[in-house]
Parts: sequence; C-alpha cells; structure tokens
Amino acid sequence: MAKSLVVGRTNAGKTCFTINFADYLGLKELKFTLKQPAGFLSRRTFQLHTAKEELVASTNHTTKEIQQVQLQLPVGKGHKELQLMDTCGLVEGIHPEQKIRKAMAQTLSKLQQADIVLHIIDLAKLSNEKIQKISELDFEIYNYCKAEKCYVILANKIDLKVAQKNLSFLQKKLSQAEIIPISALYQQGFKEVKKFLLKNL
Ligand SMILES: Nc1nc2c(ncn2[C@@H]2O[C@H](COP(=O)(O)OP(=O)(O)OP(=O)(O)O)[C@@H](O)[C@H]2O)c(=O)[nH]1
Ligand SMILES: [Mg+2]
Repeated sequence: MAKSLVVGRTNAGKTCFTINFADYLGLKELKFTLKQPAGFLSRRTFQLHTAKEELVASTNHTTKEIQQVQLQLPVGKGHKELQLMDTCGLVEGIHPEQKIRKAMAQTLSKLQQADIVLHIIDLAKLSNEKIQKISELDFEIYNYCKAEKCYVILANKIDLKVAQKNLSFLQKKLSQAEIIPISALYQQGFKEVKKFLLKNL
C-alpha cells in the first residue's frame, strides 16, 4: 500500500489536514496507529470532533509521533487504499527538548521511505509587514522532494486574507513543484488533493 507522508514546519496545519481529509473521504471515526520515535506502536480510535479538539492546536509541536490512518479513495465502483501519515513538525536548528529532536528525526526517516510527500506550507507565515520570505527549511524539503519523490505542496490557510497575496509569491519561488492551495480547516482544495493522490497511486 502506498505510504504518503504529511510534512512541514510545526503549526502549518498537518494534523488538521490529516483529520479533515479523512472526514472529507467519509470516515466516521479515525483509527490512528501511533508510532513513537522509540519504536512503540499503539492504536487509538477517535470520533472526528474529538480528534480535532485533542490533536489540533495553535501551540508548536502538538504532534510528537507518527499518527497514521488508512484511507480509501473511491475510483469507479472500487477504491484505492493509502496510508496517510501525520508527522512531528520540523524547525530549523537543534531543538532544546530531546523528545522533539527524536520525533523530528523520525519525521526525516519517514520522509526517505515515503512514496508520496504532501508538504504543508502555512501561507500566512510567508510574510510580515515588510518582507515575503520562504523559510530555509521549506526550501530544503522542496529541493529534496522535487528530485526524489512524488511530491505536492499544499499551500495552507488560504481562507485567511493575508494568505491570498502570498500564494503567487510561493508559486514563483517554488515553481518546479505542483502547488495546491487548500484550507485544511474548511476542507477547501480537497477535491484537487484527492485527484492528485488518485493520479499517483
Ligand atoms: N485559518 C486556518 N487555520 C488553520 C488551518 N489549518 C490549521 N489551522 C490552525 O493552525 C493551527 C495548527 O494546526 P495543526 O493542525 O495542529 O498544525 P500541525 O502542523 O499539526 O502542528 P504541530 O503538530 O504542532 O507541528 C491550529 O490552530 C489550527 O486550527 C487553515 O486552513 N486555516
Ligand atoms: Mg500536528
């Protein structure tokens, strides 16, 4: 089964996307396989609203392990299956907490193994009052994945006003990647994400 990985900076909206995309595909509950960096596996079943309440937050590094869910994408009268893996968000430099460092190392190792990479970039964070800038980390993910992987950038938080003007900047700077504008929160752009996945499964 194809392994698709949701990666990006912390707080970009990875978990929100994972849960809401499962919701969009019609899952009534979320059966997460949790993989700790130390290797322990566990399973937890969530109602969708509980998952959103417990696992999505505006603080950094809410996710500290792999949260994997199995999805079925409808094709004709059948379906195609894929594993969608939410990951610990990445940051530049060496994080002071060992737990976070290990979780980020786990993300990087899964990145190497993934068949499909969904790179979430928070459009609202691409600018302040003065300048527009893409972080070094996002450039590194882009440079590695565009050469090595089946890769798409999900330009998130398009529902926010500030995000709109940053989309064309992102498209210009990362022009060698397919970019799909989405709102993970309001499930916008999900039809295009589904189409991309079906094309590449
Ligand atoms: N306006 C808006 N907010 C969003 C969107 N997607 C996520 N958020 C918010 O962004 C914050 C971070 O969302 P998460 O899904 O927890 O982000 P994450 O990338 O999983 O973060 P970590 O696990 O901490 O690395 C939350 O407050 C979400 O409600 C979106 O499309 N639009
Ligand atoms: Mg998360």
